[in-house]
Amino acid sequence: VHSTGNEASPLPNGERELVVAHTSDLHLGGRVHRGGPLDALQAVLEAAAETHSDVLLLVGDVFDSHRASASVVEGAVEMLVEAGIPVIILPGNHDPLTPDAVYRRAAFAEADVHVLGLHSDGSVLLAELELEISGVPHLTYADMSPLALRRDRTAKWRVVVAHGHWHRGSEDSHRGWLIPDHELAAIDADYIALGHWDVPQPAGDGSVAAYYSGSPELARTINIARIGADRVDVSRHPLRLAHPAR
Ligand SMILES: [Mn+2]
Repeated sequence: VHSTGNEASPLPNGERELVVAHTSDLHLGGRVHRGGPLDALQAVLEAAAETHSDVLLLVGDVFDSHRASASVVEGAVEMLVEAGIPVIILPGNHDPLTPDAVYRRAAFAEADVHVLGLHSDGSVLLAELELEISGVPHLTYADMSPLALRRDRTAKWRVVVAHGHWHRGSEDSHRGWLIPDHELAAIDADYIALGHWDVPQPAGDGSVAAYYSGSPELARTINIARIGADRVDVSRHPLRLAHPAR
């Protein structure tokens, strides 16, 4: 019942813009949620439909752990399949692609939900959109480099997803999964969708459109990146969450 995004406005030059919905850190199955366990995901999917998004990116820590209950996992998969748009998941540090990963359960096996690293080497091409989505999945709980990927694009549009900690300065050097400015700047992408932080904000030195979405429950928004021929517009779209703000 959700829009497929075909109603998005054409740009002045006649070329249709690409609308990318981006969120992260839902921590489904965790114990800190207010309201129902899938309320935040429901609100995210409604926001993606309202904005006529072409694709939805869930950039890590979608699940709080691999101990998530069957009802939460199966319910989430059902909702994602019914979303009516491609959904791309990047495994994060809470939900890495370990042998017991939630993404290896039966619920995901047949579902049309793309998990980077599980169904691909970390890149997926959505041919009808001329869009490549690339990211380095967390495979273990250990430190890794979230932007250790191919720098150049292979499609007209390229969005990179990464789950880690933006390296703002020496005070961050002790942290794991670091994302330094020079790595952000070296990547040829129209938009870099970041996860791991609860708070929505831009990252990097401004030379590339790199943004954290924040978590749905704290930000109470998702990011919408509208990618056109010569500009990227990034905005925050409000979520309809029943519970009051923290
Ligand atoms: Mn994380």
